[in-house]
Amino acid sequence: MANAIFVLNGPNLNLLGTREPEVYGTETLEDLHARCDRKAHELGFVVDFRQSNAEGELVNWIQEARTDASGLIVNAGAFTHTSIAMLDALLACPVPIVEVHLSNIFTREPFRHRSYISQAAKGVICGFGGLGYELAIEALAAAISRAKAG
Ligand code: CA2
Repeated sequence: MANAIFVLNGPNLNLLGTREPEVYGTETLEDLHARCDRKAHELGFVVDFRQSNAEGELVNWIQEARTDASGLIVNAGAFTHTSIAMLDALLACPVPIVEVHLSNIFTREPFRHRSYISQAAKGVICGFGGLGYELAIEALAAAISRAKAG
């Protein structure tokens, strides 16, 4: 769909707001959804916001974005650090992609420092909590209008 931004969230992000507020903040996934809707609306986009705990479902949604989205935001959760399948799907997706993490993955355990999916992203935003999703929408809106201007 023209002007649709897909926002895909990976495993356990449905639990936001219930545990580890010192790491992930106190906002729920629904709060993040509302933030994204508001920011996208301001910039003339609509958001398709989804979460799954299943790697295959996330891969299918990335494939759907190839035809149905003009930009893609992905917080792949722990699949960030493991999923070549998500990387391959993202590499096959021609729309601009921003990788987002609520926490600063580089100040955490060493296994979180490595992202398999960054290679497919135009940019990465991490450590700003829910604000990062809004910043990602701004960055995508700018990239999409630059591309349209040729
Ligand atoms: O900082 C992020 O956004 C992460 O993508 C979150 C993932 C983590 O595996 C990544 O390394 C960084 C984990 C999401 C799980 O979130 C929970 C929130 C509350 C309670 C339990 C899990």
